[in-house]
Amino acid sequence: MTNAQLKEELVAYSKSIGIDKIGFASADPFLTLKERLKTQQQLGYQSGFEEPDIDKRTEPERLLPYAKTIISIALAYPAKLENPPKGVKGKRRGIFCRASWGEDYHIVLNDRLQKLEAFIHERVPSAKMASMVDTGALSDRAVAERAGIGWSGKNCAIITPEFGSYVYLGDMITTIAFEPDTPIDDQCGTCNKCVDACPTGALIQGGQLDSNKCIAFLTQTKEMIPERYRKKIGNRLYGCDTCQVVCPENKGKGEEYQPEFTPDPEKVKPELLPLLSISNREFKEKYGKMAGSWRGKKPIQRNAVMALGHFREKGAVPKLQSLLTHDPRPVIRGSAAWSLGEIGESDGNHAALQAANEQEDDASVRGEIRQALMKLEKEVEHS
Ligand code: B12
Repeated sequence: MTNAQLKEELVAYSKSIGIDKIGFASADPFLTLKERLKTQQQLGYQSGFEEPDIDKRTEPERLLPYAKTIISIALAYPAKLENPPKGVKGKRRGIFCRASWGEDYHIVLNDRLQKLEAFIHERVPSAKMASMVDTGALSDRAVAERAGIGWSGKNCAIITPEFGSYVYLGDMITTIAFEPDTPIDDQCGTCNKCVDACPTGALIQGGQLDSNKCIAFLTQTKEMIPERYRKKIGNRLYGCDTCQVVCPENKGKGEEYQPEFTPDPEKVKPELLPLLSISNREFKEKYGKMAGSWRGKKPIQRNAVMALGHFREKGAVPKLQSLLTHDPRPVIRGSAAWSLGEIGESDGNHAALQAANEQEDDASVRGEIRQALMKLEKEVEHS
């Protein structure tokens, strides 16, 4: 069997196992990307979640000796939540981004790649392969761009003509030399909607992101969220979709997708208050299989605490006061102080914050409490 025949068979097989797009790219070094990554590093724009070794990221042969081709796969995910539960006063809800809907995409894409590997292995037993999804060293987007899956959008996403940017990406490096596919021309043109819509100005310009400002990144950190971003995060519990939602290329997309990514509305738009009392075990049971739980319970709870402040949810005051006084995690106490300040004087908030200030050992939490007290005092002055 020739490599061209094998490629044809692989493409057909990929469709039969639920791969929405497949593309082939040479495994040559990614020289433009290398410069880009260095610039991003120098500017301090990286998130810290990337593989730090830039040579490894851009020279596929370092990951698989004699690498010839990288196969890129894309699986579509949904954009619309059917019958979303409504958040109402007393029962406010948070939201997980679309990339966390349904089953964890790492598991789903790795499973597809394993099937492709087995398919190749049966036909070419001597072939070597190395597959990865998200957590591998390669830039999944740079591979997808070279393999003709989509173009590199101003919102930093790979945008496919068929599914918009609502696709997950995975790669397989192989020692087989397949004919490469042709990249797709950039279609963003003069459109700048994503850059203009980013709530925090994280898209510095089309195709360049400062991760430290990106809400998707901020929701995944474990410390206090810098003050200037807190209101902008709103009720997001994990990730952010704004730069994708405003993209004209995504209009009407996200209706065709792999069934594993079908969201459970109660999980992706959960009530906030119950999240604050959830045990580790319950958290693992309910959210453990979602991509958005990879950083554990604390960031989600911190974001839920802030979301209640964002909604000025008076019904949450007793719980927030209790967290402020009793939670062992400074980030939760500090976030609770901020939320109580946002909610304003209610149920003895001022007194609770003053009492907490007296017993608080952590200097940064005391700083948050003082800020909240000042906010409440200003409110009283103006009323
Ligand atoms: Co993320 N994330 N992420 N992510 N993330 C990945 C990029 C990936 C590929 C995971 C996956 O599916 N396997 C998907 C993207 C799928 C797609 O593109 N269709 C993904 C997703 C889904 C998201 C979110 C949508 C999730 C969400 O919250 N809803 C957001 C989107 C935020 C955004 O980028 N607008 C999100 C957020 C993040 C944070 C936490 C913020 C960070 C940083 C994101 C970023 O760099 N833009 C993040 C990371 C670190 C990654 C990860 C692990 C590495 C990305 C990386 O290396 N970035 C990848 C998985 C992986 O690749 N291993 C997932 C560095 C930049 C510099 O390179 O984007 O990979 P790059 O490559 C492009 C640029 O280098 C550009 O072209 C490359 C191809 O597009 N480029 C340019 C190269 N040279 C030059 C030169 C010029 C002049 C220009 C303009 C551009």
